[in-house]
Amino acid sequence: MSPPPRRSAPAHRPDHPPRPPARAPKAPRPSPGLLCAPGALNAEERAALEAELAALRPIWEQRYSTHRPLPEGKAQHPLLRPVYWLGNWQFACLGYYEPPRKLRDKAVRAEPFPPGLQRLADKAEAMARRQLPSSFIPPGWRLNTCLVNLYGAKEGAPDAGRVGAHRDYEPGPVASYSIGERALFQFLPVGEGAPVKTMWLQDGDLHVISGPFWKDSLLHRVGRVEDKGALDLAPRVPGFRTRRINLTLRYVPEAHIVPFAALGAQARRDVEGYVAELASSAPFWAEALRTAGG
Ligand SMILES: O=C(O)CCC(=O)C(=O)O
Repeated sequence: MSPPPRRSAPAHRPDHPPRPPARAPKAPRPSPGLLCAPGALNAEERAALEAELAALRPIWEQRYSTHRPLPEGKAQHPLLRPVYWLGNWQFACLGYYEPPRKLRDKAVRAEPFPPGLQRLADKAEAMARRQLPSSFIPPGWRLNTCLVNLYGAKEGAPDAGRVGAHRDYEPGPVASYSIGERALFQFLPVGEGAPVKTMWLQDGDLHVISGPFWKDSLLHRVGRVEDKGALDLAPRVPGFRTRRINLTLRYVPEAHIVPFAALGAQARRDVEGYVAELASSAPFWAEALRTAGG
């Protein structure tokens, strides 16, 4: 038997009405809470900020107290980078907000924001209030604390342009301004798992991290900082070349901020060496030391 003649398929069969076009699969809704404002610094803001940064004298902190026994299983080490805090100083060895959540004697009153930085805090705050769900902003929230992180390397030492995966525990949105070389920034799940999001933080960018997804459930880290422009940014730190500066602006409730003179005896002993170092260049800290009778 010869095969039946081939038929080309009809355009559509009249007994079956044409199918509606398949709907594109729904893209997952992006979780709210992560804001990105590229090139958020104008020339005037940048010049003011750079002058204010140049006046700071960042210090090297040890991760743990040098007066108390180390936490079990932990080894003492200096932070990878020099830091400076404004608004209040959250000395690493006091462990502010770290679980288990201890809030007393952890955040020490520090210099107020200089005017250029205050303008940047106001700008980030306004963006957060405009663009974030109001449930992400706790009562009383305002950006009153700034951590200045310097990324680079010590002369002759391996590169230290990174920060391990961690969470920021302060309440409410955290805003971050980046200056200098771009940094590879990633959000990761707790435990094992591939990064949920990877992005480059570029010179002049502003980011805000907030909400139950981006801020509370994920960790974030800086994997590396490029070194393309041979940058050597101020403030100068002896023996260290800085190629990126990141400012994270956070909220610490006033009730948690303690003047140095009012710190408990143990916390005061932990940080008095740092305060003495700060006092050698910053009148605010010299006064704090004098008030405390140091
Ligand atoms: O440098 C950055 O972009 C992030 C810094 C950071 O994660 C932090 O200070 O907690």
